[in-house]
Amino acid sequence: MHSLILISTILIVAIWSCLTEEPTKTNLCIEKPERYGKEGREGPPGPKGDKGETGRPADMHRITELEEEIQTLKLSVSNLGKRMPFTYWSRYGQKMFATKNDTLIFKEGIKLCKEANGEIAMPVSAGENDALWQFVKLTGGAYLGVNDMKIEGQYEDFNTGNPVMFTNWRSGEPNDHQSEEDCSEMKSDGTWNDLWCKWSRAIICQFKLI
Ligand code: MMA
Ligand code: CA
Ligand code: CA
Repeated sequence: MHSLILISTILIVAIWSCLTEEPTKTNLCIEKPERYGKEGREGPPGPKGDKGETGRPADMHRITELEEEIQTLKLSVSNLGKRMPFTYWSRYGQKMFATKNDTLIFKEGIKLCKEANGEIAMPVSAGENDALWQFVKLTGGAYLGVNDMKIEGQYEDFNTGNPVMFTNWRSGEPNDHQSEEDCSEMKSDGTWNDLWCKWSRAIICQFKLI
């Protein structure tokens, strides 16, 4: 009986010293991992998880709407880039007039406006003519879209190919001076004159907002 109590006591002390580990660790203790040992290497990847829930069906109508919106934004950004060289801007209604203040022959002016995804200035009302005139006061004589290149005496809008409805010819104009004037300009007083297409004039482009 006494020896049983003794053995039990020894075992309890041994187990207790193993659990507390320090400082009375005996060689009876089962080997345990070090408390501050280095981290082991990463194990192999686990098995594949369960399939997720089925997503909501794609809203094709919304996607189409967004695609259209992206196209519009792309065009705006592209136009902004192309129009950066234009230094002077003026807005009238749904039309913007802009110039880089360079003088070019008619053909080159058309090219310049086209490259910026715009058109050569062509006022279609007294209001637009006035707005453009404010610009021409600064730039000097500027080309207009109106021309009679196709048929002498039949004045068309270069941008649309349609006959012009609104005109503001200076008195005595258009006179087709020396039978070679098929382009036209706005003079510094806001009136129009037909002139030779090879003269250099200020180039004002127009950009429609809608
Ligand atoms: C005159 C007049 C115009 C013509 C220009 C050409 C100065 O104005 O005849 O109609 O277009 O000359 O230089
Ligand atoms: Ca003419
Ligand atoms: Ca003339």
